Amino acid sequence: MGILNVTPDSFSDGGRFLGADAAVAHARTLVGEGADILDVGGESTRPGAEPVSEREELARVQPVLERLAQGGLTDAAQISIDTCKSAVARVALDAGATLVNDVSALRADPEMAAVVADSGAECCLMHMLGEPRTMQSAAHGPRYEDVVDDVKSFLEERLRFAVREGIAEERILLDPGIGFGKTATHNLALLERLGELAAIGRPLLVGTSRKSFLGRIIADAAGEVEPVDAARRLPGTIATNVLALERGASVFRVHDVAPVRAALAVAAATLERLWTPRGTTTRTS
Ligand code: PMM
Repeated sequence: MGILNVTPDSFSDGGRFLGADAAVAHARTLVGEGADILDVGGESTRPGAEPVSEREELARVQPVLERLAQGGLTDAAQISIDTCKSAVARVALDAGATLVNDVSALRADPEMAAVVADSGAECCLMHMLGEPRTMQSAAHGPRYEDVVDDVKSFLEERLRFAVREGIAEERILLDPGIGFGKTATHNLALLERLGELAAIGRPLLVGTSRKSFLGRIIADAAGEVEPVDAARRLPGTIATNVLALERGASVFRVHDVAPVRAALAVAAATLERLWTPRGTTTRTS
C-alpha cells in the first residue's frame, strides 16, 4: 500500500503532493514501484494534528480521486481512502475507491459503518488510543494493562461491531495502529507479538513507515542524540515490515514502495510463505 498524502502537514511528506497534478504524478510513481493499493488521505493524523473540516478534506481529495480515475489508476491499483468522515468516504467510493481506511475504526462518524456496508467496499479498522491531537502527549500518557492484549480486545470488539452493522467479515482488515497513542516500547511489543493479532483471523495491515520510534532507535544505534529525521528511517521501515510479514501481516502501508516491496519479496521467498502481492498471481520458488 503506497501512501498518497494530500495534506500540508503529514509528518514526513506534508505539503509535497498537495496539488492534484503532483499527487497524480506521485501515484504513478508508487504504482510503477509496485504498489497494489494507493491510500489517499486528506487529513493528517500525525501527533498534535488539528482536525480538518469536511469541506477542506473533500477539497483536497476529491480532485485527486477524480484524476486518478481519469488517468486509469483505479485499474492499475486498488484505491483506498484514509478518512474518518462518511461524507468523504462516500465521495471517494463514488469516484472508484474500494477500501475505506478509517483510523477511528468506525468510532468517529456514526454514519461511516452504513456507508461502508452499503457500498460493499473493504474496510480497515485501526486501533488508536485517544485522538491525533492529544494521543502522544505526556499528560494523557498512553497506558495499557498489556498493550497487545488491549489492542487485540479492541480489534475484536470493533470487528464484531462492523459485522453487526452489516459489513461482511471477509471485507475487513485490522491494524494495530503503530504510533497511535503508543510509546516506542508499545510499538515494539505490538510488532514482536503481531502473531497474536493475526490469530484473530483477519488480514493485518501495518503502518510503520518513517514513524518516529524508528528515528529514535536508529539514532541510539548510531550514538546520535537527536532522533534521525524521516529521510533516514528507511532501514527501520524495512526491518519492521519484514518482521511484520514474518508474524502474519499482509498489507504494508509505506512511503517507499520499491525498496520495501523488494525486501518483502526476498523475505517471503526465504520464509517460503506466502505474501502474494495482489498484482501477482503466481509465485516463483
Ligand atoms: N498511519 C498514518 C495514517 N494512516 N492508516 C492505517 N491504517 N495505519 C497507519 O499506521 C496509519 C494510517 C500516519 O502516517 P502518515 O502521516 O505518513 O500518513
